[in-house]
Amino acid sequence: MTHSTPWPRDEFEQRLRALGNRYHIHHPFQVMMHNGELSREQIQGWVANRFYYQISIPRKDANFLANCPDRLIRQQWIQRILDHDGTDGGEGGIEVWLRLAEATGLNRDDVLDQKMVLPGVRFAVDAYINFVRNHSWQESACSSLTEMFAPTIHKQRISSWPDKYPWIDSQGLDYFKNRIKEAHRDVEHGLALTLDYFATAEQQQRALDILQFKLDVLWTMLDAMHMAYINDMPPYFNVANDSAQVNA
Ligand code: AHQ
Repeated sequence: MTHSTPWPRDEFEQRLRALGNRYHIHHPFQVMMHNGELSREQIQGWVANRFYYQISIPRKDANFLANCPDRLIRQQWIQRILDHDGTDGGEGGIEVWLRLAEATGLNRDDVLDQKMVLPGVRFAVDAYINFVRNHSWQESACSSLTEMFAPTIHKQRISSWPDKYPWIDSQGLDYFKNRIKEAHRDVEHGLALTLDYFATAEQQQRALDILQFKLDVLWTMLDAMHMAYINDMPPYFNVANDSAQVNA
């Protein structure tokens, strides 16, 4: 049911933040990770699958830039691509994530060739890229706001992994440490754009629906990983291993 009159700005922000109770920090897979209940293979599966999300963020943000006619907004938003792709002076988040992968014992090339990426993870991430490609830059800015909740999840990993997963070299945590500062900066920009643009009651409800879509993306990624690595039910686990029969 849409409210009839627009919420004041601070109430609109609070209602966006209230969706944090659906953030993937509460997903059973993430809870098991935080409690130290994951095996080396399950951690490796998560790192290899999240790599597809990480390499997709710059492509997502490039679609944002392509849809945004405002030079000053692009001037700020482009930093997100550099944060991940790096520059000739800095390695960028994708390279740092590969360092995390190697710290968990994964082979760099196995992660790069995406052989471990589950169909459900790929579909969820591609849905996010396609959303940004096919929607306004304002709606795309709103979709990035799951990062309002990200600093907490990064701090959780930084605090619990050394104790729960001592076999992971501490350099592997660099990505999470770097991201805390970057996330705060990104949210400040994305949230201002969202609170400014979604002004009518109907637009404010649309903003909540967009944020719910992105929460679905993150939750669905972990659903696929939970099925494969916790339930031991990866795609086609129960059918013959022979290659698919192609009907002539
Ligand atoms: O490492 C993450 C990242 O670079 C981003 C960019 C941002 C976006 O544009 O949607 N969201 C995001 C997120 C990152 N890490 C996730 C995690 O759990 O480590 C959280 C995720 C997000 O909350 O959207």
